[in-house]
Amino acid sequence: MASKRGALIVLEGVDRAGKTTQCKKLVEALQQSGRPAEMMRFPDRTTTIGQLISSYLEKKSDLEDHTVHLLFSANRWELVPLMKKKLEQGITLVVDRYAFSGAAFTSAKPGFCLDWCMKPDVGLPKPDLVMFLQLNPAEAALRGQFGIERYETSAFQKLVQQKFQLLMKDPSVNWKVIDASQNIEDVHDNIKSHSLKAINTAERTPLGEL
Ligand code: DGP
Ligand code: NA
Ligand code: NA
Repeated sequence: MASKRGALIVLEGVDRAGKTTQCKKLVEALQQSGRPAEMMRFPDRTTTIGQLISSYLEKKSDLEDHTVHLLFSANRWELVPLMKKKLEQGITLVVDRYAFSGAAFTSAKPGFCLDWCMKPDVGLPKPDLVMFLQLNPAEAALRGQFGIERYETSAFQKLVQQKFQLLMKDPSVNWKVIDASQNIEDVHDNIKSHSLKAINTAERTPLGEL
């Protein structure tokens, strides 16, 4: 039986843009319409590598910046066999952050260039669609205070936002910018319509590589 592959759909954006909420809503909506779908998130803090990352983010441990960058990438790579298996089974994967967060967050640190930051993720499964949830810093501030994890300061998030703007210039990636300042349902409708198109296209095209 020749079955259709699932789509690899990624949500990116700065903190408090609503990525996690929207990933969950998208998976529910796809499942309700009879399309197999599952959510994944990076970093996946449940693996051995993920636990090292989690401890670093919680500031319980310090790691050298290149080292932690490679750990984030390794955390994506270790999930690739599972991702490919699910996509081949026809399951659409809705992923909360991916390689673009990797490049944006590390290149926002002093002494890192975007080019070096993207190298370890070259060859990862290429998303069929990457939606960037756009929210300006003033509106993000209205959604509450930052948490206590590493990277959660407005100065750093502003730099991250600038790096994402550079990444979105890459025409080889199917980027869509989503206005995340709208209410949850309107954002969801927008995300769902882009996703349905991507699922249709994915059925007819092979999975690419970053
Ligand atoms: P989250 O669990 O979605 O809140 O993400 C945890 C934090 O880690 C968040 O501030 C974004 C950051 N992050 C996600 N992926 C990467 C990555 O690959 N590299 C770096 N340096 N940071 C990342
Ligand atoms: Na966070
Ligand atoms: Na989130």
